[in-house]
Amino acid sequence: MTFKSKTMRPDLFQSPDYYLLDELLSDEHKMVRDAARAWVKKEVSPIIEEYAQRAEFPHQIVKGLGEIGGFGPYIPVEYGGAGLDQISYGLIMQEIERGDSGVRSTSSVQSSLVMYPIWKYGNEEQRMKYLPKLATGEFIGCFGLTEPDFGSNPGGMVTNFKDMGDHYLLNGAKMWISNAPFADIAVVWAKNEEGRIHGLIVERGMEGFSTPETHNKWSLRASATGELIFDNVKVPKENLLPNKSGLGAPLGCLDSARYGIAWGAIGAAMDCYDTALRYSKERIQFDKPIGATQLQQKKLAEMITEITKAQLLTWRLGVLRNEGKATTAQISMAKRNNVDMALTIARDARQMLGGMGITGEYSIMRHMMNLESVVTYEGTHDIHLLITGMDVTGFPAFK
Ligand code: TGC
Ligand code: FAD
Repeated sequence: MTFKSKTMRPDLFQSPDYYLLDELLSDEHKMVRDAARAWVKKEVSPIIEEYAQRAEFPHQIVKGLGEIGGFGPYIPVEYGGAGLDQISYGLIMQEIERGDSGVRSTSSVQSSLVMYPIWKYGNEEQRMKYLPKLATGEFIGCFGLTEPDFGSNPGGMVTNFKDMGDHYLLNGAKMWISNAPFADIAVVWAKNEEGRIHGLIVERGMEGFSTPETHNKWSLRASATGELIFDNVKVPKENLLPNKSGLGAPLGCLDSARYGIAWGAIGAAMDCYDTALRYSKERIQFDKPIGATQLQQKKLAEMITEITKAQLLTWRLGVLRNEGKATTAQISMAKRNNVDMALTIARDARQMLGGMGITGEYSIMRHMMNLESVVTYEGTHDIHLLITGMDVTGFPAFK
């Protein structure tokens, strides 16, 4: 069943570009960005509030997400991906998250946490078997790294597999897994008998594998989150990703996903800013628009300044990634800065709308609540600070 929002206003979004950053983009970048923007306006904005209120994932958008390059934008076309560069990938994430962080989550997980490891660490048979179906959305994937007792410290994981001769026997549990409740496949990180971390592709339907949904979330309500439970699951040996092992393998996927989130957060921030700006020109108090008051102008001026700084940071990071030069620490800085920036803007924008800001008539409160997950997943705000701290001092302060 498809719900249409009965409450949310029409999507009047106009993208801020204060420093004429469009001039840094190629025609292809702009074409990809504009197609994603138009799709979000048509397919996401009219329905997303209703789905978020109901805490339901809108399955009907999956096909369209595939069509705009939302699944594996940078995966080569021979595997069904869009074969785009890193800036196009970032722009797609920005536009999707302008609609909703939960929809961007589905896209990020599929692209960078499922397709990326199969492409980079898998063999040719695995690539051909899974990537084309993931690119169209015929298959949905999820990524199991976090466990109940190992979140920021995934190296401590206890999920494990034993070599039984003709198959592996997988046991353990993962928690907080985006897309888990309906995923067709899961890329699962587990330790072998020597304690070495490997990636395994677990398919829905394997005996002993279940994916209970996590309910009562106040954040990312239009994205499904769940557990992955492995109770003596027999995983065929050909489902092990053969080309990389160790904690560096999942962390390599996170580099790609965190980069996309750095762009995505700008989308959420732009939507909040644009909404607050429009409202400030229309809302009259004390016989003048609230946008004509110094206090509200301060908020708007700071918002557009921070958005512009974040746009420049991510554009430069995209260039570095295209050149294969971006470091994990540079990606951490952008993820941390931009999500924090978006959360601050969402909170200020919500206040600018007064009472209307708490309703589903506007997107701001939904963005604000979503961003509370975004600031936590893919490495918390504090973990990213420690990554920067380690990078500049040389001292890891995690332990
Ligand atoms: P550490 O000793 O630093 O590193 C272990 C090994 O990994 C190597 N390495 C990397 N390799 C490739 N790419 C990277 N980015 C790498 N970072 C590190 C490193 O060289 C080392 O290799 P070796 O050969 O010496 O063993 O590891 P640590 O245990 O001290 O942990 C470091 C820390 C805390 C930074 C890391 O564990 C971390 O990032 N923690 C945060 C966990 C996290 O981000 N989890 C995300 C789960 S997925 C998710 O949230 C998806 S939400 C998606 C959505 O819905 O959009
Ligand atoms: P903890 O690690 O317990 O951290 C709690 C607090 O302690 C945080 O503030 C943290 O910054 C702080 N802290 C931890 N260590 C240190 C330290 N050394 N020094 C200082 N402070 C520290 N995971 C997946 O694998 N796949 C997914 O698809 C996925 N999707 C998610 C979707 C949602 C909606 C959410 C909320 C989470 C998702 N996660 C996923 C899990 C996410 O990555 C973890 O929640 C995150 O890594 C933090 O782990 P934790 O929740 O166990 O918090």
